[in-house]
Amino acid sequence: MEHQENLTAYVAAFVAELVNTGVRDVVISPGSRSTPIAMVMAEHPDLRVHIHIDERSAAFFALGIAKSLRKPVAVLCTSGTAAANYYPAIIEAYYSRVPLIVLTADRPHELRDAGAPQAIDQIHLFGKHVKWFVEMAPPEKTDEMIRYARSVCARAAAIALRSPSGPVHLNFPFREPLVPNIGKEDLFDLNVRPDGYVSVETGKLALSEEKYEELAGILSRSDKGIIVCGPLDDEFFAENITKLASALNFPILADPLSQLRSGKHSKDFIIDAYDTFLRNSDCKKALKPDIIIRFGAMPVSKALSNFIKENIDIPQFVIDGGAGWRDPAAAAYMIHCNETEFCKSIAKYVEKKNQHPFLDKWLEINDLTKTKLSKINETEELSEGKLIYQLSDLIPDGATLFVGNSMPIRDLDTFFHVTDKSIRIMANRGANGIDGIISTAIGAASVLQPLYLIVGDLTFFHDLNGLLAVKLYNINIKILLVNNNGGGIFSFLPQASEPKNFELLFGTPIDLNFEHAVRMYNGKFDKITSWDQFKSSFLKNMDNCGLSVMEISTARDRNVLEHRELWNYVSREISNKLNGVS
Ligand SMILES: Cc1ncc(C[n+]2csc(CCOP(=O)(O)OP(=O)(O)O)c2C)c(N)n1
Ligand SMILES: [Mg+2]
Repeated sequence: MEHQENLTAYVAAFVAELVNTGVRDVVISPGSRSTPIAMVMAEHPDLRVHIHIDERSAAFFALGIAKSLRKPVAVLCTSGTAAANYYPAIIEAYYSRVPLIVLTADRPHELRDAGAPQAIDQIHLFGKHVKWFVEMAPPEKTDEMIRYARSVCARAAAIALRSPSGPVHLNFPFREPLVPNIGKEDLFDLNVRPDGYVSVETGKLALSEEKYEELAGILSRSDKGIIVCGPLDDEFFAENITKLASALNFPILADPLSQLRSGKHSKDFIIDAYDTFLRNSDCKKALKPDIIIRFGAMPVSKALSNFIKENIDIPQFVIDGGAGWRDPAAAAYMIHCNETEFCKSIAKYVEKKNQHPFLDKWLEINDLTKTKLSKINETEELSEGKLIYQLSDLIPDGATLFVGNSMPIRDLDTFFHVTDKSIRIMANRGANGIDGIISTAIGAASVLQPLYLIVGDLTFFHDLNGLLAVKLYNINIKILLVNNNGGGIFSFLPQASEPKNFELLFGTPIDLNFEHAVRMYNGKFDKITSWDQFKSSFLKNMDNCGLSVMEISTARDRNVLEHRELWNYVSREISNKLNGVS
């Protein structure tokens, strides 16, 4: 009895504190050792408990919720390989700076490394991919230990959220019997601190006014500055960076995940076709900047990363509110300061300049590139590039677009251009995995509606288990499945020029009929055969509930040729323009 009281009070204190930190969603995978926390969580009136059987999908599902809410989400599983299955999502959360509170149940110390079943070494299981690890003390009901459980919880949530956000891991040793007394009336009534719950205040990184003034002076003196915005998720950034750019007269090269290509803010200075024109060397010469300011993670575009690397002779400022080191070119002057605060504070000291020909040149080439790229719309056949144009036309204002890795995110970079519609664009670009995309998108769809996901066939296959959440929780998601029967991206890489074993090692066709899988989860499946049908299917699915999948079949070899021909054509047109050939 005393054991059960200790267990119940300690776990209930932890769960009550978790709710106090603002956590509302917990994703639980079934198991025995995690019984005390699972049963207590299910009792809490303010927690939404989501069940996911497969821990790999469960953790990605939680990641999707946390990304959407910009708030920590907790995941809970039993001991053993269950916990290990969290690893890919934890890595993604770490690198993409998403707050997750990972709770694993464990055998008590006397049963570790002693042949007990389902016991693995869970200490520091996720290595350097979590911001904090705690091996929790075994449950006790003393005031001191209740305060301990609550402090660790509050601290874990604060660390997960503090910039750069990320995952934390708490490992709980539990002795049998594992069933808590959830019948207790005052289960969450834990009045052991005079000040109520634990509170943590965290500030944002900032510079001194003198430093802002000095930096504003440097930037104001430059006539050929550019701003590069990579993946960044801050609601107030768009408005402030666009104001700063217009004061400085600098173009903004906006990655699709910078959230700057769509929305109600000004897009006058936004450059969205650089991935195409920065492949052209005449263009790179004509557009050489004298200063670069970077925000966010490294952009998706390789052409842009190369451009950054090729310009290490000029000053490059990297502004990072998470105090990281996002500088693969090893060229940066690091500024650890909240991005939005930086824009606001610098703008105060910049005197508005007259428009400069350098900015006009960027805007002109960007426009020309977009006009020429749209030639792809003339094709009658199903095409991966044209699909992005069709999607950006049809996607409703206010929707979220989740984009799979491999070609979908690259095609989005090339073909998704500025729009006044507000479209939140999400992806897993922390570690660029093709695992867990379905689950992350479904997690996001449980918060943000409507949500569209565009993925390749191998990515879709990789996380089929993730579809279970749609069925269990009636979540609405519309999936555009680009089926080129294998890894289309590899046709763009140098190994494609060596046909021997290319299909075996890289093309990897899997010849699956995905309709069966979709139907297994009660989804609707449309096989698209023409653009007209795509449009009608897209519009019809807008009002559909649950899972709907539109499969667009394309050919990998034709896809690579189409992209190359288009890039070459645009490149020739740009060179002609720059060299004055009409
Ligand atoms: C977990 C994981 N395994 C392997 C890879 C390597 N990889 C990158 S893209 C890709 C192929 C993806 O194919 P698909 O989803 O069909 O997209 P496509 O390339 O056809 O656009 C692979 C295997 C990865 N990024 N992540
Ligand atoms: Mg594919």
